[in-house]
Amino acid sequence: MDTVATAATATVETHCPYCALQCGMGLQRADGPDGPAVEVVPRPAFPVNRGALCGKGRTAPELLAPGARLTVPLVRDPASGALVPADWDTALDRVAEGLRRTGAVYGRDAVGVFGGGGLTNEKAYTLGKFARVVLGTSQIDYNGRFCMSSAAAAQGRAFGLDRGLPFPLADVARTGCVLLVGSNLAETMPPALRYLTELKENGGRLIVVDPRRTRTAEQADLHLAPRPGTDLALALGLLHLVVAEGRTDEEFLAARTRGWPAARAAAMAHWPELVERLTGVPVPQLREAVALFCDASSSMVLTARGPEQQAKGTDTVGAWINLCLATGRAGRELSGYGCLTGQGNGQGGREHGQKADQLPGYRRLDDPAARRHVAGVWGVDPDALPGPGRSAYELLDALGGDVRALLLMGSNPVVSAPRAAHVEERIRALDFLVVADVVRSETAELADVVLPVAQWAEETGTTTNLEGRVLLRRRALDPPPGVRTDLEVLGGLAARLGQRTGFPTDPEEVFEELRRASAGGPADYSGISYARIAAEDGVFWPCPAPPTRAVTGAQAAGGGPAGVPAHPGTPRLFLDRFATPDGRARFVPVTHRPADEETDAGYPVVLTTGRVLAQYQSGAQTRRVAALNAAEPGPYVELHPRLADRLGVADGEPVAVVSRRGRAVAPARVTRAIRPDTVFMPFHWPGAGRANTLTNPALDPVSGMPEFKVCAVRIERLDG
Ligand SMILES: Nc1nc2c(c(=O)[nH]1)N[C@H]1C(S)=C(S)[C@@H](COP(=O)(O)OP(=O)(O)OC[C@H]3O[C@@H](n4cnc5c(=O)[nH]c(N)nc54)[C@H](O)[C@@H]3O)O[C@H]1N2
Ligand SMILES: Nc1nc2c(c(=O)[nH]1)N[C@H]1C(S)=C(S)[C@@H](COP(=O)(O)OP(=O)(O)OC[C@H]3O[C@@H](n4cnc5c(=O)[nH]c(N)nc54)[C@H](O)[C@@H]3O)O[C@H]1N2
Ligand code: SF4
Ligand SMILES: [Mo]
Repeated sequence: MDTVATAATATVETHCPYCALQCGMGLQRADGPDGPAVEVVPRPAFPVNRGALCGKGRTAPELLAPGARLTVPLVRDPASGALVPADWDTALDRVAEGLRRTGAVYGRDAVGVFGGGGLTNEKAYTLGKFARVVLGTSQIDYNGRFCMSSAAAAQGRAFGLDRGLPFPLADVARTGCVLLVGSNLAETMPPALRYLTELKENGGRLIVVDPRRTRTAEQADLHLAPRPGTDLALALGLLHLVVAEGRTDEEFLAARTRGWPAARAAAMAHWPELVERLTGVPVPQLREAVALFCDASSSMVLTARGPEQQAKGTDTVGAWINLCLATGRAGRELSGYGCLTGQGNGQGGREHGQKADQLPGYRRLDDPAARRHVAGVWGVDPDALPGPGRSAYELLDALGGDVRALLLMGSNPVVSAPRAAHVEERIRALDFLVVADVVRSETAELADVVLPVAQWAEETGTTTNLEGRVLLRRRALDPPPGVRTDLEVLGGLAARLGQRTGFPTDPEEVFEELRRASAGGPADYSGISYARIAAEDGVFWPCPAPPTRAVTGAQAAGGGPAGVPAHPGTPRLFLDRFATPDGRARFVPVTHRPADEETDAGYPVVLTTGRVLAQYQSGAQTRRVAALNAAEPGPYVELHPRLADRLGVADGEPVAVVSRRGRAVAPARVTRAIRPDTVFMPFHWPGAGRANTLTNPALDPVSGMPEFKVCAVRIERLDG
């Protein structure tokens, strides 16, 4: 299956390099005068997107062209201070020497590793293993911490297991009511909008909670527009009304949950008028939401970054889960709580060991049995594995302090990290920075060594989409000369640092090892194989191998020894029991608290941040694609006409947005689609309009999530 397509061969079935929907697409060879190339064709049989793609997916091949990307390693020339081309041996020798020297002088924890949720399972697994086994450092984390970590923590607390959606996305179209909290699906996962349209065609209802009237909110039967950072109060207010109106499911509470009395008491302290005052959502709308949610025979709450990227994101998601549990809308067909993960491998990237506290298979690094199991697969002494390290922002904040060298793979924190000017300063304070990337990102620009790596269409590997469905991306063409894969980079470095075995560069070989490492863990992939994914449109984890130790050829396709059927995978979780020791879901009592930074006389406006359709994340990739960049060429500040009038700001006029962290300048976009007390900036650009110059790195105490969605700012006209 790992054959490279030639001009004559058929379509290669694969998946988009960008978001967590992981749309299926076909690639056909379209070689031209500039060399090998591919073009995207629809793949209607793939069930999640059924042939539909957004503009990012359709244009993804543009970045494969040698002219659009890095094709030669770069090393910093000590004389001129510039990044200059080098051959691979020189570059890798320089990296190995930089990492070794730092570890030898300052200790192993002085070497840090930062990964990404866009990396395939094979890469995330190998990166975690490289950090723990080769570098022996505890200092590894990744950008997924900035993404869905609060939802992951809350799901773990309540259900004993964290998988983005506990059901296939298609179930959304068949439930009775969807309460969509802080997701702008219409721009962030356009093909998924179809399920909301079908929901309404089937008679179901849609409630959207967003401080902005987004393209998604426009689809809703009811749009609640709370002040940013008040979702926790909103969810508690709805739960209060559920109790007051006698809409709890007592049978479900008694049979399938624990801890209701304390959660109920906490909700009762959030009466409707108080919640209206905290959130700005009128009481009649609260009542209408409860009626829509509870009158339906089944309902779902789905959250995305709006409620999650808050310094109380874990408790906030917990409150939405409590609403589901109290109304019996969890662990049942067509009902439940789900998180819409974000990055291409946002789900798998958080399961296989690039997270500070984690071992493959979603095992805990501080669990002695997990350490023994994984150390066994890796052939090392369990006591030699380091312990848990710092969360992403804490790690970035420590750069140039006790972490003096960093290996970065799959993130661009100069643009995407909170309080980015400070993070940039910390990165500059490093003794040694190495960045593996496909383009010369703003962070690569600061590196001592830049390694040019292969892209999605040039290498095979698995990703796990927002449904927990493990998918296979397939190689359709060779990378240009001079480019290596991330696995080859890690293998080459491991060898230079004394580990000649254990770091295979063939993705399928890595996956076979990952299967064994994950066996018996919460995210069990041991029954999944490349062949099986190809045959089944993906396999939902957990999918344990049939009960036998050795995986034989016959079993590679998922079957067990004669007579033992293969595990079918698990599209729907929790229908019989939750993943807690006693099988019951846990209520966590939560109460509202203010944002870390409230508005005041000096900073009277709330800033929230997020995404636009045509740009992806730090923009490192999409800013280099002509059509996308033309559609959304630069940063802006969205503000309500009333606020604009008060400030005397005209549409299109550049304004300064000032927070306690810094100042950003971008043109005003005046629109009635936002609350008058709130402004919005997309975060896709570096430079003067960088939204993250302003954001507050206050962290959620449980998940380590920074408060990207709320900080206090003032708006200034540039002419004073
Ligand atoms: N086009 C595009 N698509 C993407 C991405 C991209 O960069 N560009 N990135 C991918 C990734 S990694 C992710 S994580 C997902 C993110 O997908 P989403 O979560 O849909 O994206 P955001 O725009 O960050 O936030 C969603 C909404 O939250 C609202 N919001 C802001 N503050 C609050 C609040 O306090 N409460 C509530 N309830 N809502 C609030 C914003 O107005 C915004 O409309 O998108 C994925 N898809
Ligand atoms: N203000 C604000 N800031 C935010 C957010 C927000 O809503 N508001 N959202 C946060 C969220 S949810 C996220 S996920 C982060 C994302 O922000 P980042 O972590 O910066 O994510 P990307 O821009 O996708 O960066 C990925 C980098 O890796 C490169 N790359 C892509 N594929 C590969 C690969 O296979 N191998 C290697 N080696 N490199 C690769 C890309 O070219 C790019 O330079 O931003 C966070 N920052
Ligand atoms: S929705 Fe996401 S996965 Fe689908 S084409 Fe767009 S970016 Fe790619
Ligand atoms: Mo994300």
